[in-house]
Amino acid sequence: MAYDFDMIRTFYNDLPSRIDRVRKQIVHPLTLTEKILYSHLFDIKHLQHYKRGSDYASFRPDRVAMQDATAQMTLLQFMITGRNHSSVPASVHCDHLITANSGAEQDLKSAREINSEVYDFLRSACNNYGISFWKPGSGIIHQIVLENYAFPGGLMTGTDSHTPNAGGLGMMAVGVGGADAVDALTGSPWELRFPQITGVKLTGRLNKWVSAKDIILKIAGMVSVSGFTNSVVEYFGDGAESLSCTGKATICNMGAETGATASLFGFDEAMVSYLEATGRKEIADLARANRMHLRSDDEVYSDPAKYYDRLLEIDLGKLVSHINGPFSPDISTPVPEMKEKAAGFNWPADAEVVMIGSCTNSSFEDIARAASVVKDALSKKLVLKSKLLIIPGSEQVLLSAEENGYMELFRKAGGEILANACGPCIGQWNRGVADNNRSNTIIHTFNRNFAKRTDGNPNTHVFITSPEMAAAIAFSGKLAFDPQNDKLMNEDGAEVLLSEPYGPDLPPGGFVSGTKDSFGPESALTEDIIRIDPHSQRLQALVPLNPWDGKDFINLPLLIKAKGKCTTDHISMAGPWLKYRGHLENISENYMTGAVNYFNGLSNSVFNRLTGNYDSVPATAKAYRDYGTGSVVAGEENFGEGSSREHAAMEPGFLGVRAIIVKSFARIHETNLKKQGILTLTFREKGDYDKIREDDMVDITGLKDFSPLATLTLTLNHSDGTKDNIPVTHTYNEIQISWFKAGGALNIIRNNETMK
Ligand code: MIC
Ligand code: SF4
Repeated sequence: MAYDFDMIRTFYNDLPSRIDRVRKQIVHPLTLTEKILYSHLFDIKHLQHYKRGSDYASFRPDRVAMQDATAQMTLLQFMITGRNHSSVPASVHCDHLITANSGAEQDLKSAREINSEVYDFLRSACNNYGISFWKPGSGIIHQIVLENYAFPGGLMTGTDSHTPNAGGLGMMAVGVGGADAVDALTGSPWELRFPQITGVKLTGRLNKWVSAKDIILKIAGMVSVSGFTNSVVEYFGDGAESLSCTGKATICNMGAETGATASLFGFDEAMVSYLEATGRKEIADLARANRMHLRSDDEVYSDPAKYYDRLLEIDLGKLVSHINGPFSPDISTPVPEMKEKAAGFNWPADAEVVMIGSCTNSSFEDIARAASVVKDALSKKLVLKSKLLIIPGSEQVLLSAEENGYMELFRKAGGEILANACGPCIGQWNRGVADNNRSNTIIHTFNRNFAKRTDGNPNTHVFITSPEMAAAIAFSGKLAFDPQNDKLMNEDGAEVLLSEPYGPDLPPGGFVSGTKDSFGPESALTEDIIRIDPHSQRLQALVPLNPWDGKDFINLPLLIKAKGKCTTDHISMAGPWLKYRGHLENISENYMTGAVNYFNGLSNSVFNRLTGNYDSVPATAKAYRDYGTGSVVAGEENFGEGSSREHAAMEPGFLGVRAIIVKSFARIHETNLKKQGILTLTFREKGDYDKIREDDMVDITGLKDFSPLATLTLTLNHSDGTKDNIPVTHTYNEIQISWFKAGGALNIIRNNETMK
């Protein structure tokens, strides 16, 4: 029986009447996005025609998923709300804290030892609050959610930016910060800006070396890392229906790299096959009976330009394999053009390490197709030229791939199998190289490739591709390798061409059945103690933030004016810092240490006006906080791109940063900051960013009349006695202004709880 089946059955039983009600109010043909969102409004009495891209609405997600690196703060915040049980089904997945070092078995053992305190805390909190706990080794959150929890037409939030992966099964799944997840966990309204809706029509069929990953690699190149911000992307067309369910999930997963709120496919037979193969026939049957409610209306598909805010079309038959990177997932190069481009940019030619896996590309089909390339290469007497690492997404995929002989092929070729976890994708990797500053190239099938993310080396050029391309590149050892045209020299000195990859999307004999317990969640024990050692270096109970004092911000020093790309990896690095994800004070020591100071071009070196010297960002922030003023931060475009980690938004609060003013924000980071009570402002004229000087003292006025339409004023008091008055805009609605005033959204839930 599927997990939480009662909830899902009730959902499908109610769906027709919910949609009927929506149709009475919204009279035009409905997109799938509208069906899902309107049928999940927090209060049906608020059913109205929300203006896409601008109005906020409140929703009631069906479930919540959390991964260990973000679940710690989420549950610590849940604890201060005073609730004692999760209001919706929820799960925690232990996947981010496992370091890749010496192979799956040993790495898992070490992780259990090193992280025992954190795992114990998560397990005890889960047991107390009625949340399913998936132990280390069970797999990566998004694979497990797809295999066990996602269902067509549902709505979920997850404390990870790649939560939209579940869109492969027709679920609207949105990546959020922990405070947002707490909304659903406490049964409070979860607020989201009603998104714009982009249609992507896929026609034709993929050619043999081309895969679902290439669709999203191509789209990222077309629209950029912020192109779909505040937009849900709906894929449709005969090409969409030709893709496997897990292929669809890959596309939805990496939609996060275009800024999309979520990505979705309409319900189809590929989803039925996947649900059945993963033991959820009863859900497949219910979904089939509700088919018309789980897809956009026919009128939308036949005249998409009329109903979508934006429309793209891709002919899969013309699509070629792509490789994206380095340093940003939207630098997209068709494989046939790679030789010229790599030479032109002087990208290191040798692919030193190739990695296949991650939450994006670790399905049975991905492993099968990559393994087919390995099998072909071995039969043609080719040997690996790059180090090859395989990272399965879940225990279920691993066991099934073992049963079908795929893992043995990787081992035979000399590849190494890592634990079913995030590992190198999030910098949990002992790469074992002496010079970690050396310029070099690695290629993987993950979704992100920001500088330093994988191995901490700023000069590692990381490229993203599909599993089959990655496998082929591992045998050529070269970034610029086109398996369709380039021959390889084998051990006998003969030139051979690799054959086209192939592989089933689902295990022909079914997924390895075993007992679910061997890879399912731990059974809920009743235990009343949530373990936090007061002397712990890894966990620290949270202290509620102070409310706003009702005054304008006057004379705040500038902490840092960040230059260029400033992702959440720059704001709160992962890798070695993951160990402090449950300890706000300790993790705050990494705040903005990866961001580049506009004035000296250096990382983690900012002017401290109290000492007149340059110091680290966290030390300078603390000095201003303790001096009593606090400080402000400035940045450029898509500030906070990438992760959902709200540490990037909690650290500034802890360090006394009171406002962040940028050219534009990434969606999740902006919401996280608002939820933590930090003032998020944007320059009305982007060029005003240039007016900020290193030793400016900053005023922010107009706060007493802070309202959704009000413009605030930023005054830059320069040290030469001159001033610049700059209008700054914001995206706050009334509710969000109340978060600011209360010193963070959780204070409101907490106060409501104490008033009960
Ligand atoms: C990521 O891929 O960047 C992460 C690590 O999964 C993050 C979450 C985190 O920082 O814990 C994400 O994508 O949200
Ligand atoms: Fe884990 Fe990487 Fe996926 Fe993030 S993107 S959830 S770190 S595998």
